[in-house]
Amino acid sequence: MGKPRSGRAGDAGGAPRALEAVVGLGANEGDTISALSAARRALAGLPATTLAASSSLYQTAPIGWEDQPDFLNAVCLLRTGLAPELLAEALFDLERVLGRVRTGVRNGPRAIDIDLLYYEGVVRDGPALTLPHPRLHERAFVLYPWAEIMPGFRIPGLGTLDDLCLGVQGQKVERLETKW
Ligand code: PH2
Ligand code: MG
Repeated sequence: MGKPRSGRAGDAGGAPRALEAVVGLGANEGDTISALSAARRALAGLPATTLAASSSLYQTAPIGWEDQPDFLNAVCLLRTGLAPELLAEALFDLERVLGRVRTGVRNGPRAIDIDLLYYEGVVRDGPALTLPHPRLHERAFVLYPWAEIMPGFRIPGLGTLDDLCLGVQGQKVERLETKW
């Protein structure tokens, strides 16, 4: 789990310890596999960040607004020295660079969606950023791919991924063999 923290992040004399962050990817418009692959490459290229694991692709029924194509979803585990706000901003920028157009339609179709789901040690409800992500426990398209790469993981305040998966069994999530 990296080196012990030697002081506050940014103190002279030592890099801050890399912390775990979990990111959800989704797309249901255009060339979805290319968009997700590009997003994963971009995550691996973020400053002070390594891509520690990524799930399979999952074909999932749309949640929230049903009259749109199925999504492809995946989850990535990062180790990062970026603070949560900086990481969230970087993800927002990546969405734009990768062709996301914000239509204002909540839960509507999108070329790419990149959500910060979890950041090690951070539980907060803020105007700009809530961690862990406030709706993740309702979403099989997040929980199943996440459980694939972090089996047994306990999300602070919510419980284990395995238990949370049991609560969303009615939602369609199909793991694909497709390489990405
Ligand atoms: N994203 C949403 C709303 N609904 N449904 C699926 N299956 N996958 C998503 O990524 C998704 C969704 C809003 O971000
Ligand atoms: Mg989302």
